[in-house]
Parts: sequence; C-alpha cells; structure tokens
Amino acid sequence: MPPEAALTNDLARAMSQLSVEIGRGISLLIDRRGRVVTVAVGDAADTPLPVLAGEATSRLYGLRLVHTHLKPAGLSGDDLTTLFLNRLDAIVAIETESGGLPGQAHLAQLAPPTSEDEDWTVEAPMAVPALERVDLGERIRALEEELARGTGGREVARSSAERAVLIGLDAGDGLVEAELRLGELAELVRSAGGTVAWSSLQQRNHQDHKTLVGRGKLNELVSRAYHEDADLLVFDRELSPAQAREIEALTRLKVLDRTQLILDIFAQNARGREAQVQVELAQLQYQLPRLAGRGRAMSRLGGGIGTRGPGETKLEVDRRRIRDRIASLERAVDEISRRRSETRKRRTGASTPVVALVGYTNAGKSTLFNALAKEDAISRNRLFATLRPTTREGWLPALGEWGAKVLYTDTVGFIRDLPEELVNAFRATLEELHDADLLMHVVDAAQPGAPERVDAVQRILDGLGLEPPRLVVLNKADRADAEVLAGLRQRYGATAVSARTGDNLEALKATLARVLEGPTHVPLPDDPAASYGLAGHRGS
Ligand SMILES: Nc1nc2c(ncn2[C@@H]2O[C@H](COP(=O)(O)OP(=O)(O)OP(=O)(O)O)[C@@H](O)[C@H]2O)c(=O)[nH]1
Ligand SMILES: [Mg+2]
Repeated sequence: MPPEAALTNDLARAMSQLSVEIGRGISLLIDRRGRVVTVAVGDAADTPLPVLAGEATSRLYGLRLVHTHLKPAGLSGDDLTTLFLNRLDAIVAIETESGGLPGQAHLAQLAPPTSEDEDWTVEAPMAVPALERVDLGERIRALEEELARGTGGREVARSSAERAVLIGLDAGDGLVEAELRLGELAELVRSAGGTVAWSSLQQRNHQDHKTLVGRGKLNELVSRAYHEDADLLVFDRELSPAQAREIEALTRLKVLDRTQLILDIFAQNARGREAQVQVELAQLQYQLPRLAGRGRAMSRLGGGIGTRGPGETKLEVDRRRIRDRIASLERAVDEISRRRSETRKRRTGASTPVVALVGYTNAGKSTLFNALAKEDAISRNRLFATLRPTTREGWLPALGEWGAKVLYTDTVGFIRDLPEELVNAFRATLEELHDADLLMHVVDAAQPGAPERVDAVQRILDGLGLEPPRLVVLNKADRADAEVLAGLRQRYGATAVSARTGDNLEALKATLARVLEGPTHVPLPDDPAASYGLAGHRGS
C-alpha cells in the first residue's frame, strides 16, 4: 500500500469480498510504510496487537487498523476504545454490501490531547475512493507533533519526572481521612521523583475485586491520563498481582500501588551496603508472588518509578533463583543484625543512655538529631530520606546517676500501613530500637492529621514489641498553627520544639535528662516531666 493512504480501492474490494464470502469481519494492521503486519478474522477488538518496540519519539502505536463491518454501521464503541487504549495511528471501518462490494468507510483518530473532553475524532462517513485520497501520513505526523508538545510545553518536565494519575479510595474511613491519604500518596510520588498530573478520589463501598475501581472508572482514568500526558496510574491500596495485571491489560498504562512506590523510594535512598541489602530483600519478597507475567504495558513502558533499585534486573530470573537470592540476603541481614547487636552491647557496657528518634517519615527526626547531636545527617523534604541508623553523642544537663552524656540514634521513618516486606527486611535496622533507653517520638505538628500519624507510629512500635518508654515531642513549632499546637500539647502532654530554629531545645534536653534519670522512668509527682507525656509506658 502507498504509505500515505488510509486504504486503497483494491484492498477495500478484496477485504469486503472475502468478508462476505466467509461471513466474518476481517481486520488488517498496517504500519507506516504501508506494509500489512497482521491479518485477522473478527472485529477490531479481537485483533491481536503485537508488542512494538516503537521509535523512542513516537507516542502513537505506529500501526493503523483497517477492518470490515458486515452490517452497515459506523465505528462501534469497542472500535473506538481499541483505537484509544492502544493509541493506534488510526482506525478504519468499511461496510460491506451484500454483493461483496465496499460501502461507506469510516475513519477515526485520537483527538489531540489539548482538546479537553474528546478522546477521539470521527470523520463523517465517506465513500472508499474519498478515503483513498485522505493523506493519512500527514495527519499522523501532525498528531505526533501535538502529542510531543503535550499540553502546554510539558516536554521539559517530562524528561525528568514521570507524570502520574493518583487513585485514592474512600473505603468508609470518611472523606477527611481519604483526602489525607491521597495527599500522602502525592507526597510519596513526589519523593519518588514523579509529578502528580491528576488525582481522583473514588468512593466505593463494594470494591470490584478484579479491577478495584470498576471498568467504567478505569476508562475515565485512561482518558484523564491521555489528556494530562501521564503514563502511570498509582493506587492508594496494595493491588493483588491479578488486579495489577488486569488493570494494566485494560488501561495499557503502567500501574503501581502504594507499596511499590514506597519500595521505590527506599531503593533510591539506599546508600551503603546495609541499606541496599535490606531494600533488595524487601523488593524481592514483594515481587516473588507477583512474578507470573507482568502485563505488556510494564514491558513497553519499562523504566522509571517502581522499576529501580538493586532488584530491578532480577525480574526476569526465575522464582527459583529469586528464592536463592532471598535466602542469601536473609543471611546477610542476619549478619548485619549480629554485628549491630555487638556494637550495641559494647555501648550498653559503657552505660551511656541511648535516645532513639522515631516517628513518621518527614517529621524532622534527622533535623532534630542534627540539632541535638551537632551532627550532619541527611535531612531533606522527601519521605524516607534516612534509611541507615546513625548514632552520635550529645550532652544533657547533668543529673543524678546518668551523668551528662547521651547517645542519640536517628532512624528510618515510619508511615501508615508500612509494607510488611519492609518491616521484615529492615529488622536489623529496627532492632536498634529495642536497646534504646528512650524512644523519642518526633511528630510534625505543622501538618494536618498529626494524631492519625501518631497513632500509626504507636501501632508500628507496638507491633515491633518495643518496650522502651516513649516520649512525644512536637516538632516544627515554628510553622504550626498556634491553636493546633496548643491542642496537640494538651493531648500528648508534649514539649513543642523547632529543630530548624532551635527553639525550646534546651527545655527538651532538660526533660530528657529528667526522664532518663528516674531508674523506673516514671516521672515523679510534681515533676514538670510528668507533663511531657510518657506515652505507652507500661505501668505509668
Ligand atoms: N519549618 C520547619 N521545618 C523542619 C523542622 N524540622 C525539620 N524540618 C524540615 O522537614 C523536612 C524533613 O526533615 P527530616 O529531618 O529529613 O525528617 P525525617 O523525620 O528525618 O524524615 P525521614 O528520614 O525521611 O523519615 C526537611 O525539609 C526539614 O528541613 C522544623 O522544626 N521546622
Ligand atoms: Mg531522616
């Protein structure tokens, strides 16, 4: 076929004649050089679509689909969905007449992404000779150009950040909670190096077990992703392997869940062998049950968020080898854990008290650690900036048997619904907390939803079976709303500080000294420390 033509008269005739003879529709896939790549019997939606390597610059599929309709009808909903989901160069339907001659022809292409509401444009029906004169090559080039421009010069941003559509689900915890979660998911996307193109909150009591949100909603999301120039869907829930595959197959988009996103951030932030071993272990444990044939969207759009980290090349190796790798990583983690425990024993021998900073990710633990221990730990406005615990000494006002010296340990942050794989993989790191004399629970008081985050952290600490007493500290007082801060102080009986400005740090140190001094860690009556909230301490 001439590459520029949508179809030739001869080919149209041959197709309709054959269709009428066999009483079935026929479809062809034609590439940009006019070569027929596939011939199939059936409707557009039944045509097997080959996985194409595609040119790096091309955002369309590179193939047009031409097919026959035995009944006089234009492009069906299925035809247009096939066009849209696969980003075909174009779709053509030819009606066949009973004598075997071609009747009306119908042509549709994707609408440019800038047209807000339309996903496709359908031409008025035309006769086949008119179709032969359409310069389809030119139209495809124009559309490619529009796609490359994106909606308003996004190309610059595209190169560095993946654009994601977020899907939150309100599963009955209330709208406020669902919105907080969605905000957090956006924060996770940002920390993974992505950009949020669109977020959607789905209220759904009966979840569709196959697709989580239902097919109608998925179609809406695909359309949204197209217009927002996004190629990633991020779900605020853990997807089962079957759900992830189903959604990928239906949307042809890359699909990630919250756990994968968190694992990806950990992978990016893992510095040093210890953190890398633990992250790889967590990734492999997550991947193992999900190995069976990830969708083709994953292979087509490979790379970027969710595919990074030491485990990325392992996807292709078989389960057996992954299991072996997991076993060897488990041993490495045990070894790390043994070494860490020896270091701790030596420390305990020196009887210097240890204060471990724990708390929600991004609460300001590392910043506070730096301020208290005059250290230089990495602190960034990103989730999970710290993965490796660091210990440094600091000084408290000398009181009683403890003397003045104290060891501070900065640790990895927590998040609600912390993936199990991470808790297991990071056991060597989390064990650090068992031998602490005090867990200083750092709370970001400047962000809405502090009580929910406090509860989430307490749950994780409980789940780890941690016994050391806990002391809540409200951080970012410099940015917090005065009224909210007062409410939180009352609720937790906690000190408010600002790690950034250094505000109230001396008072915090005095409290620490007092709390550490008491052999039972129980604050005395009339002791101002009593008002500093020893949350979760047994017997207090
Ligand atoms: N305004 C203000 N910002 C703060 C304060 N403390 C920390 N921050 C900022 O909050 C962000 C997170 O701080 P980090 O110290 O990295 O938080 P973290 O708890 O160690 O976080 P992860 O290690 O990622 O779990 C950084 O941008 C800090 O500059 C504070 O007292 N006031
Ligand atoms: Mg940190």
